[in-house]
Amino acid sequence: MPEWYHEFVDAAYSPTPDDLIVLFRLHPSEGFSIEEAAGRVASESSVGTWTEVKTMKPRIRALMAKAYSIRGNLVKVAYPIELFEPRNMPQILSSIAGNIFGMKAVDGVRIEDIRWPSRILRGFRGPRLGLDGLRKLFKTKERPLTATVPKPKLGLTAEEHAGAGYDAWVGGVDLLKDDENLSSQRFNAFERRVKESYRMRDKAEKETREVKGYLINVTAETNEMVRRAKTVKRAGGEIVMIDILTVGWAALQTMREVCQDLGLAIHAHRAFHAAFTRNRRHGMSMLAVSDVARAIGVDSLHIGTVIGKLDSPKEEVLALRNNLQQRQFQSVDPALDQDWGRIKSVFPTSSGGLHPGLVPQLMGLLGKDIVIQAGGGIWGHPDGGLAGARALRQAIDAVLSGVRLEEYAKTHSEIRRAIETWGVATYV
Ligand code: CAP
Ligand code: MG
Repeated sequence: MPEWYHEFVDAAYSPTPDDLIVLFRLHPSEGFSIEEAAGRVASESSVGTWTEVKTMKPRIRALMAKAYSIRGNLVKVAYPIELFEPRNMPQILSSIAGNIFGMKAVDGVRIEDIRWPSRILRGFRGPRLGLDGLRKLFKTKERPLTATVPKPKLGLTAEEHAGAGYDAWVGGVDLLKDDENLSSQRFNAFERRVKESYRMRDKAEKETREVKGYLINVTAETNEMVRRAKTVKRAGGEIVMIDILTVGWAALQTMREVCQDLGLAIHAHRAFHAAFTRNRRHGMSMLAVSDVARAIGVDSLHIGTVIGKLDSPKEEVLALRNNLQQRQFQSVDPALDQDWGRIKSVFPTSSGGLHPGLVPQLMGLLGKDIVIQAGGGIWGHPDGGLAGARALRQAIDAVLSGVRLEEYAKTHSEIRRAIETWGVATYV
């Protein structure tokens, strides 16, 4: 069989600043060496197929991707920029994250990270507000922002949902957030939720004299999402939430344009990510997902907690946080450096099984430039959501003033009752 995979491996190649680089973790199938696997991946994701073809031209050879670094199972592949259509994220991903995942020659293929040349990033907007813009909007510089999802996650009526929002807002929470699977169901129709929630939001703002936000989930078919974003704008909203992975990258790109015109920010929920990020041998890392989301332009994105209810290892969460916050992302294995240039930073959201007693440990791990989201950790408070919201803010205040939660609890009943219920974890 006329095979030419070895021509896609070139240890002497040194990438140009215009090359897009993908860091793969490859596990070859039995009978294949890592070089053979790397060559096949570089071939299939650029110009090749399973055999040599007679239609090949010298000018097309210039478009061949090159596996130029192989270290254990980690393989770096450089892609010439001409392979990609500017401003077309689905096309870029159909190339570098397309057929390769099913190749018989590899038992496992995982995209660990992507290095984006500035010429490609130039085609994407990046966040409209990002971390600094959201901080400005909510007039909070020094502490984490707080968010809460009313629970049960489905079933509350629009009135009950907005009422919960009101309790959370007056209790000190900044952001009411919809759950990922709440869109427009019979028990809680979107239009009705908009009407009730922004009415309560305005009331809470008046009473607290603080800026309050609502991460309302507009996730739907794309045209419907556009309609919903317009409805949010008319009602006085500033942010929409999108389940970025279930709607897909094309829809997110469309929504980023729509939100530019409407002047809305995007909160990105990552429901579905673990289907392909959790298996460390196959799929795509959350770090790579966060790259795509930042480039297209979400303003905040879930990163995990390390200590909460969902799988999120410490190294991964820290790398994600850094990649979203920093302009110059410094790689820690397995990752690639990234110069984000003019692309703004994203507010990382930490969520999933959090409660006030975990706040010291969480802030010890992730710092204060995060959004702390607690659903069950507020709505499960023995004295209700208002007390739960207060307890969350008290936990943050305690950490920022250097006081242990047990000490703070002596003079603050809401945090006392929270830690009686869920305990305290101390960061070591
Ligand atoms: C959290 C949450 C979020 C997860 C998503 C939930 O609720 O609303 O969707 O955090 O995961 O439905 O589980 P709780 P991640 O606060 O009650 O746990 O943030 O890892 O993307
Ligand atoms: Mg949720």
